[in-house]
Amino acid sequence: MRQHKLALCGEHFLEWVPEQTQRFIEKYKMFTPSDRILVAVSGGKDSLSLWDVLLRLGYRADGMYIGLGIDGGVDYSTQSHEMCVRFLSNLQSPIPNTQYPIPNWQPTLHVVDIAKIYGETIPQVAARTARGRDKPCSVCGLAKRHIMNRMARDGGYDVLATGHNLDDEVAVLFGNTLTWNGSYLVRQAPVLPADKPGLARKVKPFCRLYERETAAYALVRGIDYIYDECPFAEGSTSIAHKEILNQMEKDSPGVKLQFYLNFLRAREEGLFAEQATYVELNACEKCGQPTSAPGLCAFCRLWEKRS
Ligand code: Q46
Ligand code: ZN
Repeated sequence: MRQHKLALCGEHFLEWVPEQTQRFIEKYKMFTPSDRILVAVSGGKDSLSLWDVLLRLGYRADGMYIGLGIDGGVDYSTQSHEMCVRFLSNLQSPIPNTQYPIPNWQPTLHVVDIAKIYGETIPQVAARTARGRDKPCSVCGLAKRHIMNRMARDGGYDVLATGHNLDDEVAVLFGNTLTWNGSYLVRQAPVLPADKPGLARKVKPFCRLYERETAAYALVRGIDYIYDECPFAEGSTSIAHKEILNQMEKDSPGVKLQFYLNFLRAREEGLFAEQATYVELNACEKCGQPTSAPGLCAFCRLWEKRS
């Protein structure tokens, strides 16, 4: 890890990742051992590694998988669900030579299959709506945010954790900086508080770990994950930004971490505070989640249009 001027063997790396994660959890006051945590798992390396690390650290963390109904020629959704199920069934295998115990309880994997519940897959909804006509990502993001929030609140969880890593965070930051999108910048943080009625608290415990590090953790730990990206991710701006940032990181190790940490500091000092706009929110007439629009929220309107 050139950015830390640190080289570790597999055994010590498996201890270093949970130690670092615990440090970030405390530093950003994400949650405490008495909180119930819901981890959004996609079957990828980041979210499964995060779930694993939180369990090894002794947190009460359940998982939630959202079946989007994406095939893309690789049976993407089926495969990714399978990885989450496999993770749970392999959970009881101990890590040799580490201080972290095996959880003495069996966590739950909640599965929300969008097609079964709402009658259509994400690509099907996207195809018939203006929001998703070109690409399903906007519809998909909206649906995931809505369902994650609902599951966290209905299940009585204190906090919703996602596996975003440093590379994800820096790519978003880079994009928002190129456009100086102040209202987005002010809302990018390791913790998003539940500051509106109906919103769950959201945290990103891996936000300071490089993608290489989360991938290495999954490999060394023997976690099977889906290697394929979602087929719709191809050609996305964030992937293009990641490539540019990786080139910069190659030339100056640590540049990504510095960019992110200096941003967090500036944000903390109120640099973007003036950009915070107050939006009056109402409860959606159908689902009760907060929405800026009168009547139905954007998620409920997606399915209303079907008829
Ligand atoms: S899952 Fe959904 Fe992503 Fe696939 S359809 Fe786009 S938003 S790329 S994180
Ligand atoms: Zn609604």
